[in-house]
Amino acid sequence: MSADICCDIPNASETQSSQKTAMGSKFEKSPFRWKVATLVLFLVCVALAVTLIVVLCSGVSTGQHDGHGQPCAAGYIVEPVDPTRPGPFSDLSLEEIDSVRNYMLAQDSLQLTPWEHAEISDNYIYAIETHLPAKDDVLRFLDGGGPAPERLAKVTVYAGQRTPPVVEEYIVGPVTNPSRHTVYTLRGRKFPIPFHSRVPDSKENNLVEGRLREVSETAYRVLKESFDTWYHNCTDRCLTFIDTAPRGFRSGQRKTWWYAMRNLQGMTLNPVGFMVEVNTEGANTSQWRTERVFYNGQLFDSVHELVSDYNQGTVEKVTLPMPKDDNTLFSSFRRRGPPQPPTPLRAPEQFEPDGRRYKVRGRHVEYMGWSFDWRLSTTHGPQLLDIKMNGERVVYELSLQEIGAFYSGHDPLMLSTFFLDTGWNMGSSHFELVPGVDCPNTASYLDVLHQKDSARPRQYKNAVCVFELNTGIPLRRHYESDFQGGYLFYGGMVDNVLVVRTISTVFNYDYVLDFIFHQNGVLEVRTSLTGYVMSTFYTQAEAPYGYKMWQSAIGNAHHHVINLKVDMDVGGIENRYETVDFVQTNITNPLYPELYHIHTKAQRNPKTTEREAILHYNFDRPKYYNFYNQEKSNSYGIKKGYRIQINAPTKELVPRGWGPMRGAAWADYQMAVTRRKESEPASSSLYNQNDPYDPVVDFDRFLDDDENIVDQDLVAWVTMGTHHVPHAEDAPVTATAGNQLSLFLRPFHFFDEDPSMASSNGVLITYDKDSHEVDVDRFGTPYGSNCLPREAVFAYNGTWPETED
Ligand SMILES: [Cu+2]
Repeated sequence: MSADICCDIPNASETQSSQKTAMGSKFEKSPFRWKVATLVLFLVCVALAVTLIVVLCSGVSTGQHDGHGQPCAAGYIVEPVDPTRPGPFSDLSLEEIDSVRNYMLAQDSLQLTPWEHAEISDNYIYAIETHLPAKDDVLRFLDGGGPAPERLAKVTVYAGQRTPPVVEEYIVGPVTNPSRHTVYTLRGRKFPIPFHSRVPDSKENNLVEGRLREVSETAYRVLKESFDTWYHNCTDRCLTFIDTAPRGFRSGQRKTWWYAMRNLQGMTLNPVGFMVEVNTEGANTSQWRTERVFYNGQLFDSVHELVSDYNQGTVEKVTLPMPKDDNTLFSSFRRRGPPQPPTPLRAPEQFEPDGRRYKVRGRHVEYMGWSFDWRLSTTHGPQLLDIKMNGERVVYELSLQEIGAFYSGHDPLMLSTFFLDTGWNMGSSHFELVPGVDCPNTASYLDVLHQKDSARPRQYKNAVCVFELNTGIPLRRHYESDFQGGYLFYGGMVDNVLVVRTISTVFNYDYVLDFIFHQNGVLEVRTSLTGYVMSTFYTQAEAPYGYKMWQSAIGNAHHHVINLKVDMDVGGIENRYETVDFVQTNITNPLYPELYHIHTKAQRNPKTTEREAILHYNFDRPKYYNFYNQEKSNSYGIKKGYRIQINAPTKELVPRGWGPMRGAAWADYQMAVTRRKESEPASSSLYNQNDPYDPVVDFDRFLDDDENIVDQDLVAWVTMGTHHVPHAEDAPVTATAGNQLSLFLRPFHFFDEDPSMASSNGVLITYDKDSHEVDVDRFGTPYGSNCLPREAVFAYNGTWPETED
């Protein structure tokens, strides 16, 4: 066995690079040398096989060398977070969350009830997360040898006991042993935070479920006859309800439409067209009530009115038989159709001959020239901080802000659906990743904690993965032909990248969010969309909004939009922003003065104020968007810059001034550039979803002051998106292929040349025409591998339990 393996794999000593050995022609002409080489190879194989047997028998397995049949090297160790030595951006540890919670509960003046005993009409802690220190303090620490910034927490309190009830936010510190708390307010941000704009928690949803059970009991006959199932006292193939938002059409309302679906695999593709409006305004839950109901395209003022009209025969009825066979259900993930491949075979996989080539120390990651920190904000999701390339900071913060999905349609569900996923726990819905599918088997997995809507923090195992990926495409290559059947040289390098991945599952939809570090200084942010489409029950009135599909559903047109914050620090915090415009120009042809010549020139257009810098993408005016440092140049005297390239610009058709769009004003711009302020940390908030009409964060206010942006600390707010009208192949779920939205940060005269030239993974092949000798230079990197991929152990738990006390 060992001998077979060894002899099938090229011998490392033969394939070692940089040997300047001739390949191809010379060997072909020398059968004697082949025989010698074969004999030597055979002897080496035997020797290695014996060594392997000895090593295995002695029970020693170092796994650290590229030996025959040995596991490949592990590479750099992934060091876990050391809670005693947090970095300036680190998320709170279990102990820190506990100390903050205990401190807050001990403050009599706040009148807080512990979460586990609290009702809506009490004041209780909804969430605790890191509050990032001021950038000045962090930079003094990172760059100036200043003290480590004090670690702070932000505590969100649902204060149902106050008059009127409100949401309160406090900054608490220091987190190891808190001694003070201050009310969190920001200039320009709405204060106080209205109670109606809070994210519904499990306490609210439990009460609503009770109301929905009552509706089901009252409408039992209607549901049974129409859908062959119901919600209350139901154990199998039941109805279930999901809510939508915003919860009303005017500021101050909290009236949520809950819509019924069959609780099968792929529930959101199995709507039945029954919806209930539930009013949860205020903190007095005895006032909470169901209001209107919607059945088969007809609106009723109450469930009693529906039942009474139904019994009198004045309702247009519908009968939807229960799907018979779950195995062939269109919305399920069960395999169906002729098997491909006909015999189940494993797909190609990657392995790492020399092990991990990236370092992970807690939340700090290093790869080739790159270094950065990351965290998962409970509110907004992934954030990368202090991103440096070759030791120079390029970006201070690169973070997800908001994900929107704006639907169209006629029924109460579709009229009400203008999703802002921060209000759907987008930041804390990163569940355990599945090795070999969600991330390669070689990936490193990292855990996170979130304290939100529970008594104790919950642990999310393997919520983030980091891996190096051979993308299978050259990052750069060239074949220099001699145009006579030969060549002068070949130069190339494969695009090996580091990927940091999280997947946020917001109810039915899954957003794969990747930060991809290329070795030529390009940083890519890619969002891939997958998961279940939200469909609604098909009636004639829905027809203009999409296609009738599957059983009784229609997938309505909607717009996906994603907003990111990019705090550029190109060669320092003070930057300028310019567009480099490709401008048509008409000149007299210098060679033939009687002719005119039309072509384009690159025209630099420095932007001086925030409003001037607003980007409304115009196909007629192609541009680069460049952030540069006026004080720093590369060797050619060009100001060092990094440019933003948006590969998924998108047009929001709903005007910014209309209804809920105020809560997502950023979606109207493909990019806006503002002066960075501690008072403008995010383009959205937890509260925008449930009152977008008068939002807590109104992004347009960031631009209203139209400040000067020359030699300032600049932030780019980038929106990308895609319009989606669901089609049959969105069943069971939308696939990522074709649904990837990308943003690139690309060096623009930041370096003197492509920094990947430093990579020892390049290949240079030169060819001597006269001697026919081929010289392959791999710059010291061995070719091929004799080691076995490290065994991938499949393990999946999938739960996100509360931590032990
Ligand atoms: Cu979609």
